[in-house]
Amino acid sequence: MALSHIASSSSRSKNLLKPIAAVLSCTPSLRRPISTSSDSTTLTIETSVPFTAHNCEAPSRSVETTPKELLSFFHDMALMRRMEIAADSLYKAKLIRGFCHLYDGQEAVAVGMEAAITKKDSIITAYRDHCTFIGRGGTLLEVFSELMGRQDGCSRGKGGSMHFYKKESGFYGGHGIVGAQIPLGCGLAFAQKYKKDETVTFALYGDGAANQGQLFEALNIAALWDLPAILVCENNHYGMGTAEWRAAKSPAYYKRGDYVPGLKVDGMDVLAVKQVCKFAKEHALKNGPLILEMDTYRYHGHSMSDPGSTYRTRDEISGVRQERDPIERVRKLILAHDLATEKELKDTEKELRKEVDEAIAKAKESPMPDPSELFTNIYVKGLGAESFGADRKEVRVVLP
Ligand SMILES: Cc1ncc(C[n+]2csc(CCOP(=O)(O)OP(=O)(O)O)c2C)c(N)n1
Ligand SMILES: [Mg+2]
Repeated sequence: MALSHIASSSSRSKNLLKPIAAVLSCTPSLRRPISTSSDSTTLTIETSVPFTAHNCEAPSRSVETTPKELLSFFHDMALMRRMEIAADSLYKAKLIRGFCHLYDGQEAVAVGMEAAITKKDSIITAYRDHCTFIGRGGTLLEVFSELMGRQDGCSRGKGGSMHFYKKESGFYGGHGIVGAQIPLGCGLAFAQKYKKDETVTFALYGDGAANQGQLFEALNIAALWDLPAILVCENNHYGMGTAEWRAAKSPAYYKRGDYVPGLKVDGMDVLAVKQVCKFAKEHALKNGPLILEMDTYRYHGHSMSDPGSTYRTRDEISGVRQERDPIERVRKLILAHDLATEKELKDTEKELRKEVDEAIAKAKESPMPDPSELFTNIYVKGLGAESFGADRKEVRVVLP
C-alpha cells in the first residue's frame, strides 16, 4: 500500500544519501603526484555502489579512466552547473520567459553518457534539456540565446528552454509532452537498424514518465524487433511535486521492462554512468533494448515556478549535496590522485563563470527573430495552410 510508505519517509531520505567517502575507495597505489602522471595514464576506479541487474549480467565495477578524462568531467559538469545557475538568475530577472526546467544535480548523467558514445549515436530527451545539448557539443551562446528567444539560439529563438535541438550531432530534442520522446527514440533506433548504421539511440525520460503507457508500447516493438534503443530513466525521485512512491507501485524502474533487461546505476557517479553506457551500447547493438535507471537528484524545483521545497525537506536537498554531489565526487577523486590542486580546480570554476557571463552578454546582443519567421519550420511551405479568426469561420491568413 502506498500509505505504508509515509511512515518511512525519513528512511527514504536516508536512502537518497550514500557517503562520498565510500565512493573514493580506490587502489592506494594509483595515487601519484601530478608531476609524474601523464594525461593518458590509466587509472582504475571502483564505482560508488555495484550495478544492480535485471535479466542480464552487470558490468564490472572497476572503471578505467585517465587524468585527462577526470579533469574534463570536472570541467564539463562545472560548466553545466554554472550555466543552470545563471539561467536561474536570468529567469528571475525576467530575461527568460515561459517554461524553464533546470538540470543541476543531474550533470553526471549527461557527461558520463557522452564519454561512452559518439555523436553518430542519437540522444532524445524531455524538456530538461539544456545540459544534454551542451554535452552534444552545443555552445553557451546558443543556449542563452535560445533561452532568451534570440536568433542565435539553437532553435533560432523559437523553441525556448524545452526545445533545444542539434541534429548534426545526433540530438533530437527537447520534448515537452511527458514520455512522447520514448517512442520517437525507438523510431530513431529503428532507422539506425534499418540503415545498418551500427549506432544506438539513448532515449531519456523521468521517473514520472516511466508510468506512462507509451513506454511499454514502444518497448514491446523495440524488443520484438531487437532495436538498438537504450531507455534511460533519470530517476530524480520526483515528477513535479509528486514523490515517486506516491506515483509508482514499483519504483524499481530498471525492472519495469519485464522481458527487457535493465540495470540500476548511481547516476551521481559519472564513472558508473560511463561504464554502464558503454556496456549498454554493446548490448543494444547485439541484443536489442535495455533499460538503465539512473539514480539521481534535481536540486532545483521542477521548473522555475516551483520553489522545490514544499514536497521535500531542505535537509534532504542539502544531504544529497553533501553526500552525493557529482561534481564534488570528481573533485575529491582528482585531489586524492594529486591530478590538480584545490586552487587549480577553483581557477577552472572562475574561468567557467567568466565564459558563462561572456556568453550571456553576447546573447543579449543577438536580435529577436523577425516576425516573418513566425511560421518557418512550423508548417510545410506551399500547402496553403489557413489561419482562421476566433469565430473559426473567417480566413485571416493563408500561411506561406
Ligand atoms: C502528457 C503530459 N502529461 C503531463 C504533463 C505535465 N508535466 C510536465 S513535467 C511532468 C512531470 C514529469 O516528471 P518526470 O518524468 O519524473 O521528469 P522530471 O521533471 O523529474 O525530469 C508533468 C506531469 C505533460 N507535460 N505532458
Ligand atoms: Mg522525475
